[in-house]
Amino acid sequence: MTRSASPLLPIAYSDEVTAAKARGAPLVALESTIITHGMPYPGNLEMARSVERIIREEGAVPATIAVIDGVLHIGLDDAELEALAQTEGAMKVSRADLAFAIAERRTGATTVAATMIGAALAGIRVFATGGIGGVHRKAEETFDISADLEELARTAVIVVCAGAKAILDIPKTLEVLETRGVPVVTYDSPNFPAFWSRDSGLPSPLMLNSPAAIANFQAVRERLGIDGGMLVANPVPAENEIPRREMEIYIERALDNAERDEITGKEVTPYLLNTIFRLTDGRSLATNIALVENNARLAAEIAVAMAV
Ligand code: PSU
Ligand code: MN
Repeated sequence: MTRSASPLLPIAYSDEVTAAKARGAPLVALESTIITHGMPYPGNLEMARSVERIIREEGAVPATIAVIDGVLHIGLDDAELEALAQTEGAMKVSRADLAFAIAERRTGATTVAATMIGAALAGIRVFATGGIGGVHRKAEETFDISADLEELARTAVIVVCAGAKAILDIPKTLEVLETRGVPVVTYDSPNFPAFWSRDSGLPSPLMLNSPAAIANFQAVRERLGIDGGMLVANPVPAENEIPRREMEIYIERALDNAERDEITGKEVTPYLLNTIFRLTDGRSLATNIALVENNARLAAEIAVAMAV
């Protein structure tokens, strides 16, 4: 592991990432909140390992990002990945508290927003996740809008996801992205996907059907001096999907439970995901793993296309 020269900003690059940067190999960032807060052990560890393997198979190098004991890690080795997957009580770190976790020497898993910050710092331009955070249902009362949206507006990283989590208000999420100037590109489908389902019922603002076209689109944005990130929505493979109508029943129940249990703030997303895993007897977890793997593959293809 390579430590940063500056003791003022403790960053550690994994050996694999250090070597990749030295030879200019394509890199794909991965978040860690999905490991600590998004899935139960040991499914989370299996997912974390398999997405890294898929990225390597596609000719890119994975960089899972997390804060461990106050050090910002860009790339984790297998022992670190395993330890993180079993860590209880890791912070869920977004833009607001990334620096806090480092300053206070905490262990924290990075959300989409914080992972984008780490990726940009490390010169990594593509990032794969499951679903981004967005505008929550009833946001007009709670004001609960994920910092992920703001980060997409300001940080130049391509985020590959399976759409917005269907637990969110997807029309409002797309409106905020449009207002903030974030391109939303669905891969190979006219329909914006909804995480577990291939179709949210809404058309996608933009569509492209090759990694090279996505790489080229980003290159043109950069030439125009348009900063900020891009959201690439990759529908879950048909054989792994749970149709929207069926998911909606579980989502409604999970939202009712969250209201009853007075869940607020950072706990909302992990609580809802967990409740849905239980209500679907783990089926939603299998779908979640399949879609992250699918996104890792596309992200690696985009990173490879950007490198040529
Ligand atoms: N995608 C998943 N599982 C997750 C998340 C995304 O499949 O657990 C996490 C991501 O880290 C995302 C976060 O950034 O949920 C959003 O949380 P919030 O709504 O509190 O911003
Ligand atoms: Mn929130």
